[in-house]
Amino acid sequence: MFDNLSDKLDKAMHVLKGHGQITEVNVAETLKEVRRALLDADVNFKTAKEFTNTVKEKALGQNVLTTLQPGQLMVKLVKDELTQLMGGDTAGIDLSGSPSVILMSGLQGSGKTTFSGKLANYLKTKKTKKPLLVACDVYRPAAINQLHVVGEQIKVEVYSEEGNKNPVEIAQNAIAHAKQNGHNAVIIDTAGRLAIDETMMTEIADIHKAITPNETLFVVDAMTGQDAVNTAKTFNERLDFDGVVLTKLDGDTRGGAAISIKSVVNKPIKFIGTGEKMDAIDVFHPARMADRILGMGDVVSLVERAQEQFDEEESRKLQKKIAKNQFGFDDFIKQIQQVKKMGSMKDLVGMIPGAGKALKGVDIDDDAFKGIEAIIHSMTPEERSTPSVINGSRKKRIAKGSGTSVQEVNQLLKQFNQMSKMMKMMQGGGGRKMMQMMNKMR
Ligand SMILES: Nc1nc2c(ncn2[C@@H]2O[C@H](COP(=O)(O)OP(=O)(O)O)[C@@H](O)[C@H]2O)c(=O)[nH]1
Ligand SMILES: [Mg+2]
Repeated sequence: MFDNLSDKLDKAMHVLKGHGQITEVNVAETLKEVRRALLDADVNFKTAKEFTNTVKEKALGQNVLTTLQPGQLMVKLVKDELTQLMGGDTAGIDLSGSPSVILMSGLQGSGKTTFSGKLANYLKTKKTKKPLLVACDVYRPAAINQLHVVGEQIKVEVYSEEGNKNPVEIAQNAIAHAKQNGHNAVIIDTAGRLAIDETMMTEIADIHKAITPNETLFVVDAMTGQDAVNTAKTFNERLDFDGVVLTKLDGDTRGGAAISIKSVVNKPIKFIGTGEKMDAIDVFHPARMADRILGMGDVVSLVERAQEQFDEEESRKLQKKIAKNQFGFDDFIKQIQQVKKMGSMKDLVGMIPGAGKALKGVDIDDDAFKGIEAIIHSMTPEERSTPSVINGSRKKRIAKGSGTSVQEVNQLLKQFNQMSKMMKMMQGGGGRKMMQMMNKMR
């Protein structure tokens, strides 16, 4: 996500490295590069200009005696300003109302149907809501079908009316149906066109007027950059929507839409979509996104995801085993399964400070664990619980059984030993050593 922009901003900051203090000249030079990086990322021209002007004022206004190095100071100022630009605080979604009604709007292909499913899944699992999905894209039978497939996948009821071509009626009937059947959240998926057109705008405006939703979300493909911002403007003039959903941020996006949309439309980004699967949804946090853009990683999100999947009971058992030196491959594989539950590897790696940059271009696929799992499955119970018994002939047997090589088995044993050592260390020295290691990575 935003690799190019991160790279260029990083280079821009390097201009200040080695300088003892902030001066008109070195600030101007750095900010020229920052502005160029923003424009290359497809950030709106006016936004980029205002951005660098603000940072410049703040940089020159700083007390020279600050403890921060000029480079660090600039990173901080750029980070704070990026955060502000993207909306400052995290914007929540309004779930009041019984039921709370959420209307999707946006062009065809922007990801409305996919996001409707993701949001229903999110509300169901995270907010313990009972959502109802509503198919108001009445023009293409395939679209209604698509929503039903999504609904089945996440076990959420889908409301649709065969033969009814009036989306306003369908939406109203769906809300009545929700009230009767105890659904407390109604998500309305609508039709889009390939480009802004009057019929579509009238239709969505009519639905909006008829049902007065709690939330009207504008869904937009982040990969379309400036176009995304312009479309947002048009939709906002008609609908006065409440928030933006930026989809497809997993693609190699330049980042312009994420950075400029708030300042141009003055509506917050509320959610982001980072993949086609139903769990590829994240609440948008401006500060964390700024961190990611600056290659500082998003440790907070990483920790949150870990906590969501965290099983306290399991963890206590594990601690005991580590303390007693009984940590074996069965535990290892459990750990791998926990990590896998947290999301795609690429996503996770992107959240580690510095790792995004270090691993750029390296293909991280989600099958990375497959070989490891195969090897572990080829071990006997004894070998799993007491890896030290694995000698040369056993290695050969394991390699053969798992369709890998002895080198790969060796590699895994080595990793396993390192991991065991690290776990021991964390038990003894507490989190401090871990933090030191992480800081070295930055
Ligand atoms: N990579 C990726 N693809 C997405 C995302 N959201 C939607 N898509 C894909 O974009 C295409 C259009 O999505 P769809 O929900 O049908 O758009 P709609 O026409 O607005 O309803 C589909 O192929 C989706 O799988 C996302 O966050 N990341
Ligand atoms: Mg659709």
